[in-house]
Amino acid sequence: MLLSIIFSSCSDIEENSSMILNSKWKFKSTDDTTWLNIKIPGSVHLGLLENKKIEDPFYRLNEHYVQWVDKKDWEFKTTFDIDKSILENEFIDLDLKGLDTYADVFLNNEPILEANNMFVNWKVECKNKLRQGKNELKIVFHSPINEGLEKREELAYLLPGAENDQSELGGLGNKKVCVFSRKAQYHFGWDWGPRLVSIGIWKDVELKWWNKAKIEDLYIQQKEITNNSAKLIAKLDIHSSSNQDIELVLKTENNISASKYVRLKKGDNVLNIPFEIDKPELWWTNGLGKQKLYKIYAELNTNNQTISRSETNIGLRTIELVRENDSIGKSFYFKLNNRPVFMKGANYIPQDIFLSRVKPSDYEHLIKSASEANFNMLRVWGGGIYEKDIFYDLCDKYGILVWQDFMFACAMYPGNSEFLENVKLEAQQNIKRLRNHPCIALWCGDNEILSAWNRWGWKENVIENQGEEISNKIWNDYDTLFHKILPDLVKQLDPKTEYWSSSPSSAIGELENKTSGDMHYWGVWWAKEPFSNYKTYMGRFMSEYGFQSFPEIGSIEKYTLPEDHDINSEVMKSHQRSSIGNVTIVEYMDRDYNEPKNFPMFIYVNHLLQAEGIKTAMEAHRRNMPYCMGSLYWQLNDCWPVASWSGIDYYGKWKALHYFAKKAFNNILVSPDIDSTNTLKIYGISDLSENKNATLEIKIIDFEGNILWRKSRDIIIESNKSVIYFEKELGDLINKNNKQNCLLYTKLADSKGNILSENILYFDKIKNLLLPKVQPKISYRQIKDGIEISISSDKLIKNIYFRLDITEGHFSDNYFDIVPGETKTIKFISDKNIYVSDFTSEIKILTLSETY
Ligand code: BMA
Repeated sequence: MLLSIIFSSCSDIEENSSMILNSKWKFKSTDDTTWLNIKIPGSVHLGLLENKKIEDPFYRLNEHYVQWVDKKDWEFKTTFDIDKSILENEFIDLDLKGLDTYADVFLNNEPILEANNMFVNWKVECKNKLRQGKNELKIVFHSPINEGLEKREELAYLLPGAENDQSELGGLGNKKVCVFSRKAQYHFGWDWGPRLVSIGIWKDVELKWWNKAKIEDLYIQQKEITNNSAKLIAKLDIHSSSNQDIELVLKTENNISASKYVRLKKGDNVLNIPFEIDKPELWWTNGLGKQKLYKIYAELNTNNQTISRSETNIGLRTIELVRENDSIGKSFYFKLNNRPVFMKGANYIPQDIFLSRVKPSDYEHLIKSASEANFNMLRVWGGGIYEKDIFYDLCDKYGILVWQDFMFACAMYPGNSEFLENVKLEAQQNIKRLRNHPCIALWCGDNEILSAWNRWGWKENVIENQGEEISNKIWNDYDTLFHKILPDLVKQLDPKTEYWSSSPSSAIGELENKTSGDMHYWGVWWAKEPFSNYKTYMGRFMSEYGFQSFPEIGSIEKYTLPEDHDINSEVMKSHQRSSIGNVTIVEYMDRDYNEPKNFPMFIYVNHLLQAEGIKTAMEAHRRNMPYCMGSLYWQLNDCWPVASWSGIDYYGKWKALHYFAKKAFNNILVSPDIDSTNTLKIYGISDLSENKNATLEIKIIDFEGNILWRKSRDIIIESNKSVIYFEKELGDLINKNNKQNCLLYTKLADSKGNILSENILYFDKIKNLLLPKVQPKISYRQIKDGIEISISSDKLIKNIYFRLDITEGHFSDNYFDIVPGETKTIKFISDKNIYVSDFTSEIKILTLSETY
């Protein structure tokens, strides 16, 4: 219903209604006397680094030498001036958006807050503690390690898990404390992360003043969306200082959608204001349509003045997690605007161990990179953080759905009421903060806890060492938090979004299996199973799988000295946190590749190995749609320079994996496969909404360019399906004599000859291929936003790699093969001005045949 318009023109809200308090901060450890300047938001480690009191913890082994930092208490202070006019306001709140983690806050020496959760936005009414002129704000942070140890002592039993907590490195022996603090779990160490337990102010500090009434929250619930209209309800939480009548105006973009006088009671008020948007434009994921966002404003007016305003972006869309019985078990797929969508993407971890230094441009680079690689989903994994607003704004903008975990991973957690109340507060705040974002697709309780308890021997261990009663207690606490508290909160605060209790699982509280639910497949890597198992180990939604590589060679050079350039050097081993990391990389490399001649070549081959392995998985998952409806590999990015499963390293460099993902996740994919009966099957997979005419070209050629066999046919690529468009027994076509010297090239092209997707399949292990030693012909051309590069060769070139360390930007493709006789044109795109001469003098080129 559109309410009658009774809008009166109002003067603007006093622009000056808040003040950021991020400047002039100093800090010191509580047992020191010298105050040092510190940038806020910031952390103790960063402050010490800025003041040259410690060396960069990411460089070589420095992380090991700063383990004392988290054992101390630290105090931060600043001063700020308040003038009389501010004090004349009815209410003044101190808004501490992120304190990491145990913090006593004092205003003019009076205690105003004891904080104990880094995921909570603390707000304190503080008018009566402020004074005209100079004020002092002081925050005393207690060591998260000492707090954790105390809580661990208090608990009468031991909690299983937390194996990623690198307590040894932190000097605590086997005392794992991460689970006791509502603090990012990866800070305590992970199998891709350092042990750097941060302390500090990780988000802004703000002082806000207001009078009469304030909008605390603006939530837009989407009731019904049709072609003609979107029926919405604006739900407002308003705090009022008295019983009063006030005008409430709701605007969509710049149009008034509703306006009415409302009676507010003193205290908290909840208002539901229905409104409509005509001819709504829907929000779609990347690759399926536009990401239309509507800005909604709510204003409270009184006496011709706007006294409070709130705004939010929404996208009009429906999102469902479809769980229906089917011939296999139970489906697990997302329907966006009533359309089933295959989810393509990766798992996301925080971008730095020191969160405050992640810049908006870093967020932009990463999310844009995800969209450029044709992602439509990221899973914000539970051992990190509920990300900052900018992350979700960018996901809205680039059309990337978010599978949002609550922040629990790989451990059993305490279940006392203090802990649970703290979690409730955190969950409430974060659900409310994020629920308007169209990108939010799913709330998920935890990472891998259900599987670990039941399948990794945790339960048996507890029964054996601590008895049945403790085991029941630990399980009941789990049950309360993940099967009651969190789903209830989601239902109450964001009823349109599904809750999934644990990743992986097959239903609430039920273990993962192949016929329903989501699945983490780690047989490749942890059990050293062959990459080909990705083709057979298929679940309904693959939410984790992965393989490791080191950072880009140019990135390695940033944290090492040349003498460290051996994967068994102390420095390289320290930047590898998987217990089986280096040996596993080498073992898989030996299976498929010749031993690389030197360290940089090893790194390059490692990237190929990872990319080829994960390509096998991504394509197999897509070929198996609709049985499988999601493929999220582990992991998108890094939080420091390290060997990890990431496709983009800490410095933002795309590894081979990210380039391979871009192709494997393209809306249209041609994917050849040879099955166990030696039958060649060529799949065409389309995520598009419409059928598409295309020509399928298939040829078997030798590495010198002789065509042994070719076929071409016109096909209609069916929308949102995986279809086999060609099938043939390979028979004698490929035999012992030519297996190592020929390849299958497949291409889908549109009627104008534009390539929709191309793919190459080899008939033997890469190390057995008789790769010609040949120089590619390369030409460079200046274009508007970068450089165009054309590469051709009369013989096969395998995995040409263009390396550029200094200039920021990336290639449209890299690490690809040049088929004899074909010319490939790629681009290097950069925000910076770059000229051919500079580019050619910086660029280094490597191909696989040079590495052995
Ligand atoms: C997954 C994740 C992480 C871990 C990764 C690699 O299970 O959930 O806990 O870092 O495996 O081991």
